[in-house]
Parts: sequence; C-alpha cells; structure tokens
Amino acid sequence: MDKIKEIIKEFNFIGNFVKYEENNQGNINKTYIIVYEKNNQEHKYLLQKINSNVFKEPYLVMKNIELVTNHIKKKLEENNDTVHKTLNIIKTKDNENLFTYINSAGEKEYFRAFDYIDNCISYDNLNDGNDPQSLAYEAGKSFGLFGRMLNDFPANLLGETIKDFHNTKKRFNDLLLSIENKVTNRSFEYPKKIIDLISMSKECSVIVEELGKTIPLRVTHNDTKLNNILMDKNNGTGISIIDLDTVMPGSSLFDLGDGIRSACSNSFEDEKDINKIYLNLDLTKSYLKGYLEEMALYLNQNEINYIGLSIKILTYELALRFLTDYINGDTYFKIKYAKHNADRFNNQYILLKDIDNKLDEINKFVKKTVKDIKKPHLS
Ligand code: GN1
Ligand code: MG
Repeated sequence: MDKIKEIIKEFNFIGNFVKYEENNQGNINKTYIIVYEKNNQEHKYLLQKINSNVFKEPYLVMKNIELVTNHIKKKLEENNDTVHKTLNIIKTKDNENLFTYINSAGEKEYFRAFDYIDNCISYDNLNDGNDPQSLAYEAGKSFGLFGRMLNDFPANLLGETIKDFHNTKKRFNDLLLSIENKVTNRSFEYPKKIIDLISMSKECSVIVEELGKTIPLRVTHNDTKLNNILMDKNNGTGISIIDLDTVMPGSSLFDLGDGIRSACSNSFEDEKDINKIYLNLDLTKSYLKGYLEEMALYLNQNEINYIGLSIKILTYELALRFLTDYINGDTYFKIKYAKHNADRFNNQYILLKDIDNKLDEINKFVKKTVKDIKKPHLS
C-alpha cells in the first residue's frame, strides 16, 4: 500500500478516508492535506513529516507544541474569543503525539497530525493580497497577540528544539567555519559581501549579548514568517499562528524583527527582479502598529529601543544562514534549483543594506506609536 495511506491509518481521524495531497509550502517539513468524510461532511487534517535532520528531538518539539497550544486554548476560552484559533494535535491510535514509521532503509520517520484550519489563506508576500496595508497590520497584530497570550507562560517549561537557533554570533561563526571547511568553493563568489558581513557582526550580536540581562527571556515563536499566519480568506483577519516547531525561550525582538523582515520586504525570498527588493516603510509601520497595540505594554524600554535594529539583525542572520548553506552544499534549506540559496542570500543582503538606511525613520515611528499607546493608560 501507498506509504502515506498506511501512516494515515495510525491516527485518530474521524470518518472515512477520501484522499490526500502534498502541500509544497515551507522550507523544512513535508506536509500533506488529508481529507476525511463523515455524514457527507468533509473534514480536513494536516499530516506532517518532521524533518529530523533539523529537529533532532521530535518528541520535545511536540511536547512544547502541546503545552503552548493548551495554554493558548485556555486563554482564548477565558476571553470568550471564538475568532482566533490555535493548532489542535490529533493523537495517534496509541494516544501519542507522534507516529514513528520505520522506512525501508531502517530509518525512523516522525509523523504528526493537526486539524486543518479551514477558510484561511497564508501569504508568501503581502502584495498578493487585496489590501497589503491592512494585511500588514493584521500580521503584526497576530504575532503580537501570540506574544501577549504567552506572556505569562513560564519559559523554563519549554525545551530548546533547535539549540542556538537565533544565536547570531554562532550563525556568524558557522559562516566562517563553512568558508574554512570548503565543502564547496562557493565562498569565492562573494568576497566583498563576506567582508561586509564580517564588519557588521559586532553590531548584530547585541540581542544575543543582552538576552537574559537587559532583554528578558520570553516564550517566542522564532519563525515568524508571513506564511506562518493563517488569515481569514474573506476579511483578512489573522486567525491563527502555525508552524510552532521552534516555539521556545527567546526574545520578543526575534519575533518582531523576523516578522517585519518577512512581511514587509515587498518581495519573495527568492525574487529574481532585484529592483523589487526593499523594505516597504508603509507596510512596516502598519505591521508595527498592529504588533505594538498588543505588546507595547509588556515590553521593557530596551526591547522597545532595539526594535529597529532587530529588523536588521534578523535579516543579517538569515543572510548568514542562506550563504552558509550555499557554501556547505545546500544541506539545510530545501532548494528548487541549483543557485536557490545563492539567490536567497543575495536578496537578504540587498534587503539588509536597505533596512540600514531606514532605521532612523523606523525608530522614530516606534517611539511615537508606543507613546500614543501608553498615553491613555497613564490617566
Ligand atoms: C525556514 O519552515 P519555514 O519555511 O517556515 C526556517 C526559518 C527561516 C525560513 C526562511 C526551522 O522556515 O528559520 O527564516 O525558512 N525554519 C527553520 O525562509 O530553520
Ligand atoms: Mg518552520
């Protein structure tokens, strides 16, 4: 029998199996949409094979997700919030969060399932939507709400699913190692850009240096790409945050910086037309407004002061990661063509330079917005 059909049988899906199809979004895990039917009603599920090359402890990933989604469910209930949703894990028939499949090579493959959240859409780029400004606001608000709902969740209950995930200093050292190790000779393609990246490494280590000191450790998502938000197909409201594999202790600045990098950069990560690659300031302001409306009252002054810089740092970090993977011979990110990681690197680099020129304006906007939000609460 077809392997996926065999695996589907291991989960507590309700009704009769109709069909499944592969979904190609995401750079890491493999995803399938599963359709079941009961009493003439369709019910969809999501089945995912966890990339265990990236996530070395799949059970820890699922434990974190279970804890965090239970907490969010409780918050939504307390607030009588029926609009927002969170992931709902479908257990296996053995009541486990994961099914382990042993493949023909004798290796373990880890599968998990969730309810499919219907009537939603996720965007790779805000310009794909009808009203990019309000979508940017909703995107910021969605991750802000996520942060706010987890504000009282003790970070020490969660394990680190990928060690040093946003350790920008370590990411920088990894780049130097890849150049030294010479699995390929690809570093010779970018001598000037590499020197430039080296010159920025100190400035871009600020969050890592201050984390747990002047920047508090919180429960954060850590992969706040635009397409990790499900939005209502009809009115664009942010409904749910997905892809919770990297939820772990971190900084609010990782989430906000990466969110703006991803949502407001005006183009796809592998855009071919380099004229389209820049940070769209209007979208950035809408995103920030949405985020800060939810989170401003919870952030400390240092977190607020570093917001502009965090967009630069997270873009720098991803530029390092794409380049490192390219030099290492494309072992981490899924690629669709030979120079995919090279294109992704070049784009993040262009974006980085553009963000640098816009930091003053972003910082001014943050200051004013936070002041406006806090004002009514002072009286
Ligand atoms: C990966 O899984 P996906 O596509 O949402 C990566 C992120 C990167 C992103 C860049 C676990 O995210 O850190 O920012 O690609 N996730 C992991 O596209 O490495
Ligand atoms: Mg991911």
